[in-house]
Amino acid sequence: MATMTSPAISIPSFAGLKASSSSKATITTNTIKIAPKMAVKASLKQASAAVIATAASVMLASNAMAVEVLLGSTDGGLAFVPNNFTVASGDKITFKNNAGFPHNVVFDEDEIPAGVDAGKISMPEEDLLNAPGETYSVTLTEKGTYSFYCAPHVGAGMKGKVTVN
Ligand SMILES: [Cu+2]
Repeated sequence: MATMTSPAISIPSFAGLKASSSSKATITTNTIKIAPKMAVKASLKQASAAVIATAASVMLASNAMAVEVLLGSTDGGLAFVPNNFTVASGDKITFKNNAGFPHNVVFDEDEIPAGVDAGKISMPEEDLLNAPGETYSVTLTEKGTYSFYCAPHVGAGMKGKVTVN
């Protein structure tokens, strides 16, 4: 569980929620003071913000958010990091090559909200992100749960789920 000695708790900014942030992080007008592990003890409003903030690496730009999902864990695992997260309708989700590539991002046509065209939000199955740091971005507007996978690594369990609220 969270400890009161975590340095992240004292940094009053969204940037403070990112473990890798330096102490020079710009303090924004947002004053969410809870660390990720404190979310359960926070107010409901703060908790929901923290869940969104910690579910992925979040870059804050007023109310619009961009969520970054790593393709391949830093320790070499064939996985989306995070592999289960929530965004707001209209948030930009950027999948970024991190390790173990090539990867791609294909939404499962059977596990997305009705009326959404999987082909329009997916990379073609045969297209791959080959270079370090290469990205694929998608913006989902229809609310619901979407399952996606990496075509080359789905057999190894490289799957993910995003809920759009
Ligand atoms: Cu992959």
